[in-house]
Amino acid sequence: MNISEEIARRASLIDAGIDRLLPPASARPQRLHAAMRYAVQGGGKRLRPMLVIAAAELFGRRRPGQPAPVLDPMPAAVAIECVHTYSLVHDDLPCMDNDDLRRGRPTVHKAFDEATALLAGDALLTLAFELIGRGYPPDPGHALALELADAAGSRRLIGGQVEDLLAERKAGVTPEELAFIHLNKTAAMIEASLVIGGLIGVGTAAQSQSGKDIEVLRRAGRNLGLAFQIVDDVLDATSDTATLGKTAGKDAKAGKTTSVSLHGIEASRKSALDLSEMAADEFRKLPGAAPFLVALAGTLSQRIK
Ligand code: GRG
Repeated sequence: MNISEEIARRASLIDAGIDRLLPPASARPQRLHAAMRYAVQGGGKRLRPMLVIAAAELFGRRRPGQPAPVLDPMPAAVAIECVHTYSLVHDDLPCMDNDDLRRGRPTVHKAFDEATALLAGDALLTLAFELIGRGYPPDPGHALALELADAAGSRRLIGGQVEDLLAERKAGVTPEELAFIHLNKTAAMIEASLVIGGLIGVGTAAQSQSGKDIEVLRRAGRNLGLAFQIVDDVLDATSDTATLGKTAGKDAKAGKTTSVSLHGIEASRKSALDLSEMAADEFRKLPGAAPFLVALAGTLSQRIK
């Protein structure tokens, strides 16, 4: 498999799903819907929706005589990207990270205005649950909604963001505090992407092995998520704004505690490699040994080699 081509192929399918499932920019109020589309359609690696679809495919393929997967993972994949994008739009606001550049373009509050950015983020978060509600029958739709609510909620994504903001205002952030931030601000949504994909793939015909497979996906997501944040920290310290499409060098400038500031670049690189290898080891336990997910985990740490 040529992993770069495969990632590009999958990203363009996801882009088509996003285009289909987001309200049209012409819907009233046009400014709000244009801002939602601007935020979601302005690039992005599409890692999380890719994880949803790849995890769903693993189980769909296992059922003899049925095309994979039985339930369409696209609405959930787009829902995950909507939640992720809302978190980026809000994080970029002046009251949080105050950034002008995201995905190589002006942030939503710069391209529109602060109130529109805030509301576009709110609307993307709400749309995510609508997509799950419309896209799936109660079983497994109910479980998908709970998984997403947990990952996006006050104990995980929002909780991680709050502790991150608090940590910026104090000295002496401990490794334990940083681990909480990474596990929740970053890993929660990556973990949920894989679990939601797995639940869709397993569908209603749950098999005795499925519970174990979902736990494997959860562990893989946690390790992949932690690796992903360390890679993000290393790139912030070593790459440039043009390559990243967002402001580079922000962490050091803000005196922020990161994996790089606590452990240094080399130790961070090694941790990211080890964690993505641990994620790949989990993926190898899944049906068909999950070659796309194993290769995807490999590309992650390649970004900082
Ligand atoms: C506002 C509730 C709330 C949360 C904000 C996403 C976020 C939490 C903060 C942004 C800063 C940051 C470093 C978050 C960690 C997760 C992360 C690395 C996000 C960027 O994800 P990518 O690289 O972005 O997948 P693209 O643009 O490719 O989708």
